[in-house]
Amino acid sequence: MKPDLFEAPDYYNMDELLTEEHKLVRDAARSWVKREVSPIIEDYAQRAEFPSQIINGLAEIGAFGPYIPVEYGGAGLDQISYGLIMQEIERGDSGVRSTASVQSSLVMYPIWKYGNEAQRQKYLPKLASGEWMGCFGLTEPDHGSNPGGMVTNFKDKGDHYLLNGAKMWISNAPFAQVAVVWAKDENGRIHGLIVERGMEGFSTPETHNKWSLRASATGELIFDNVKVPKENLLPNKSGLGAPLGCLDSARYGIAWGAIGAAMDCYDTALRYSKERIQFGKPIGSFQLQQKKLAEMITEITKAQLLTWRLGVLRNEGKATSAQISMAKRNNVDMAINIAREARQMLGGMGITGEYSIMRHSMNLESVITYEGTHDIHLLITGLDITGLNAFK
Ligand code: TGC
Ligand code: FAD
Repeated sequence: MKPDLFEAPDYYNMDELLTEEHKLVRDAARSWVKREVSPIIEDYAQRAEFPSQIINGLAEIGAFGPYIPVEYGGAGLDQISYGLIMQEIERGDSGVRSTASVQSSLVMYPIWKYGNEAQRQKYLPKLASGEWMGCFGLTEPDHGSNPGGMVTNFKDKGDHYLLNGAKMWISNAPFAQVAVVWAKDENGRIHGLIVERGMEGFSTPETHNKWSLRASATGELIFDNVKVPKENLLPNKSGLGAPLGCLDSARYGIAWGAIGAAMDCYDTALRYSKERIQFGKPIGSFQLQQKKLAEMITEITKAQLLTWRLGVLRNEGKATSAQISMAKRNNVDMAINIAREARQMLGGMGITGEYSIMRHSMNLESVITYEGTHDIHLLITGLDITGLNAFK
């Protein structure tokens, strides 16, 4: 793979909107990605293997629990710093960002928000340091966009709960020590349970043959009469709103992350367009190629502004779920379109692992599907603006 020469586009001087802390956090993540992710990621993606050696580095740049309070081992940062870290990691690879998103927003967040103090003390510091990795089990084989229909369930057996069912498409599942699992009680109400590797009847087979997110490990969670201690139930929130609340945090991070992938594709295509000579001229001098580049930087700039404003709203506690859906949908769509155009600009070289674009393009096919599909987010916006539910 070519050396990482990335230079971040900032067409509207977005840096002026950032604090010194934001820039420090972002620059530390950017340097780490250049140093530790870019040189190895293509090889791991080709081999469909998660590069577990980067876990310590992810913890060091604050990617595990960026906004979780310092007393629990988190980085205690604001929402814009969190977003910038996700942007920089996904600039390297969406699969690596997935690992960080799941750990922070889908495992640490519910333990912090819905757990009791003993659960916070037991799990959060180890998750923040990367000593333990976590996964989040919501999706089932027959319930993806409609998680409220889940059939995974638990029964109260007096001194423990008995958990049965299966989850599918679970990021980090094959290596996670801890799983936050959503299941129905005997009254059909959804609760979060912390399931640990080693509990009898709990297994995590890996999902193979993915053409997307190949450097991220995906698997199933299978519960066959698993005895879960009663103290592992998250006591402070139940109902479908509990897992969906975690998704708000993760979707917000993805909105930033997708900008990173788009910036990398744009930057690669811009550099290539100045170096690649055809018909005696750099291809960047042809109007058709300039149109592609001009449209890319316009879309990246619009996404940067949208997402920065969303970050301000999140910091003020005012961002709605529907606003987050709009940003996730817009930015991932923007990134996937830019990846496609950028790939064409590189001609045949664009399909090779010499450049990052094809990997980003394939990764984004998952990003546009998970955490709510492109169409589900459109329906969330539709419901928000009309008050009419088009899901059912
Ligand atoms: P609905 O009746 O609308 O809502 C049920 C309850 O939930 C509340 N709620 C939310 N709460 C917090 N945040 C949100 N975003 C919320 N959206 C809804 C709602 O107020 C209600 O509360 P209450 O108190 O009235 O009961 O539910 P529904 O069954 O009609 O479904 C709505 C729908 C389709 C929008 C929702 O289910 C949905 O978002 N589906 C998409 C599923 C999804 O995103 N799955 C993601 C799985 S995790 C994943 O993909 C991780 S990938 C990680 C990685 O690798 O990065
Ligand atoms: P379906 O829900 O079957 O949807 C199929 C199609 O139907 C989609 O185009 C959808 O938009 C459309 N559709 C569905 N309902 C409607 C409707 N009402 N109106 C119009 N169109 C509709 N899940 C987790 O819980 N944890 C994870 O860590 C996790 N990681 C993932 C990692 C990867 C690589 C992938 C691919 C998925 C992951 N997921 C995870 C699952 C992901 O969230 C689901 O794939 C996603 O929510 C869609 O569900 P589905 O695949 O069952 O598609």
